[in-house]
Amino acid sequence: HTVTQPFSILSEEFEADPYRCFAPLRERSPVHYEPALDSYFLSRHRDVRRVLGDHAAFTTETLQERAEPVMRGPVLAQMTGAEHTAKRKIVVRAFTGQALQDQIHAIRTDAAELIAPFLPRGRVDLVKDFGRPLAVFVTLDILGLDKRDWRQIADWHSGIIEFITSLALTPERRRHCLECAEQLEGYLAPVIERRRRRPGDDLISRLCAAEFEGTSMSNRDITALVINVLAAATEPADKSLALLFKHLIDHPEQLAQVRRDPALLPAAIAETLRHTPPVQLVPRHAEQDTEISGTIVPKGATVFCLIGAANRDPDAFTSPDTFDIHRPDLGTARSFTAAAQHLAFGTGLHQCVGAAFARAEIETVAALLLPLLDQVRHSPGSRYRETGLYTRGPASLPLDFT
Ligand code: 2IO
Repeated sequence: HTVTQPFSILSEEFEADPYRCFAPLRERSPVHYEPALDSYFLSRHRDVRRVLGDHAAFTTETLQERAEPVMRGPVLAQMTGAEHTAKRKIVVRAFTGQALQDQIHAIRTDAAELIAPFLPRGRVDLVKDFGRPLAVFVTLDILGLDKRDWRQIADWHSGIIEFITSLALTPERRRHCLECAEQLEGYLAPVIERRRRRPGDDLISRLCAAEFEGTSMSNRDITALVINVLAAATEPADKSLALLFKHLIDHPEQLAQVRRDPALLPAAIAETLRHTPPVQLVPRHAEQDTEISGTIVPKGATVFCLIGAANRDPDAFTSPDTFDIHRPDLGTARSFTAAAQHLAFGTGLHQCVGAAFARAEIETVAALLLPLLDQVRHSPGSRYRETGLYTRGPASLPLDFT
């Protein structure tokens, strides 16, 4: 006779299509314990919202091990209190208001330049040829780094992201990731020194000029925030863009509506983030024993919020598995703010600082692409596939157009 394997987050079944596993998890095992990872996985919207909303009981201490080694210092999400407030404000300022308006121009220029060679061919891989380089270019613009170095920086960035988003790393991969981080740190050191002497209007210069409690930030603190911004602004961007196009292509009626009325784009982006959030896992550290949906999560435990599962909880959204840019419970305007019902940007103290920027970036690029890619469709013979448990999206999206 056969023995049914207990469900595992590390199974091939889950990696192939996590969305199929979410309903049984929410209903039967809303606080799923994964022995191999000694961690708890939350799938209910109510539970995820509660954990992310209670930053004292569920801290970001997990990032000390998961991020700090490759960030070369503390990231924003690790901070609390006055330091967090002050440094968050500096980063928010770099991604809103006039700074954001300037970035939108740079994004349009970068996007137009990157798509141009593919227009006569009628074919583009929206991730590999376009989204990936675009995401890196845009981030380098913001940081004021040299775009001629983009491939090198993108490779180091991949190693850093692999470290942050792996649920199990071999010692060899771990060494490789740390090597990438050290090299990027070495690349940034002389840049930071130059910006201290001769500031521009880029984010690195702003971080150099900023004072916290009467003193400027150390190279270590600046390096960590720069790598933090590089990772957070790059990694989810090409995924969000590709997922938006995938959903619209698979729902031709909604694609036609968005083409006709680009004012629908924010709703399409919000629904994409709800339906398929590019960041699927958000880790927290339990400060004390806490009961969640009938299970005691012990003090010291690592808790992972399953954002994709929370976003498809029928208690939060009706017909949650349906992609519908007109859904009455979407709340488009709220979707990019602290009042969002979906949890793609997290919630609470550490909610994404780049939410408004992310919306502007995807909206600008999609508004530019849609009229250029007429009759956009999946390239014949291509099989759509998503990868990744922590961040998730298609590694490739070959499209044909006319
Ligand atoms: C960079 C997963 C790319 C963040 C992270 C160590 C901290 C934080 C996130 C997102 C996206 C990354 N966590 N951004 O989930 O800054």
